[in-house]
Amino acid sequence: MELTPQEIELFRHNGFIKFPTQLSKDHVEALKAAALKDIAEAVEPVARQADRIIRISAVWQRGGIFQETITCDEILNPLESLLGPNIEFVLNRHNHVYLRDAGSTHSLELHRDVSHWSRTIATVLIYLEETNLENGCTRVVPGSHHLPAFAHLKDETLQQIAANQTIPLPMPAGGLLAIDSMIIHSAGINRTDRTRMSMTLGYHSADELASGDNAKKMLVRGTRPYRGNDEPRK
Ligand SMILES: O=C(O)CCC(=O)C(=O)O
Repeated sequence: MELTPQEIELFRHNGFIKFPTQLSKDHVEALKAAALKDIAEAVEPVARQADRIIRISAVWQRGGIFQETITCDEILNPLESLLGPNIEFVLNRHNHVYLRDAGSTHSLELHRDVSHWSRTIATVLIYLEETNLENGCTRVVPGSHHLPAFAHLKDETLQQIAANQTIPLPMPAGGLLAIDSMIIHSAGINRTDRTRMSMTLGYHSADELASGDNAKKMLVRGTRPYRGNDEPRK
């Protein structure tokens, strides 16, 4: 399903859009089971906190249901409305599944995923469990991807200004949230005794000025047309 012109405009204006598509219940269950298996077997690379595994990384490289998810139509069809027909998956940013519990502190501070608008990415957050105000749904500052004044979020005053303007985005299990990764955002605190599992994926439109393959990116839809002016026009 494509995005409407209104949804595309809202994404550009606000910096986020809830995709009209969702992953099916079966898909979510299969993805969760694969992630929990890799966590139980401590398949590297993983990140730990207080000896618990709270993140599995390099999910593309794990293949199977992870790759199926990264390339599924529920994600790539609406993404094509934002990025155009040639889409690359970014291997070295995100590309992970988080299992957040009450003790997790990762990504709780407001941040941007990238540092400059000229190199932003479209990030898709996939919720494998319902997220709400209690278990720490994603929070965003709408429109903040446009604001150069927030470049240094280490500044306490800016953190406070941004914190006062965040809105929570509760999502259902299987829900898909796309953000412009320049938007100021964070995960919320999980105040429950349960987990809050989500997968984070980054995509670019294929770079028309890069020739050849890039080991850090996988072409997941379309082609990589080269349009540099250092080659004669065909
Ligand atoms: O899981 C979330 O709600 C946000 C994740 C996040 O901020 C990140 O991966 O950079």
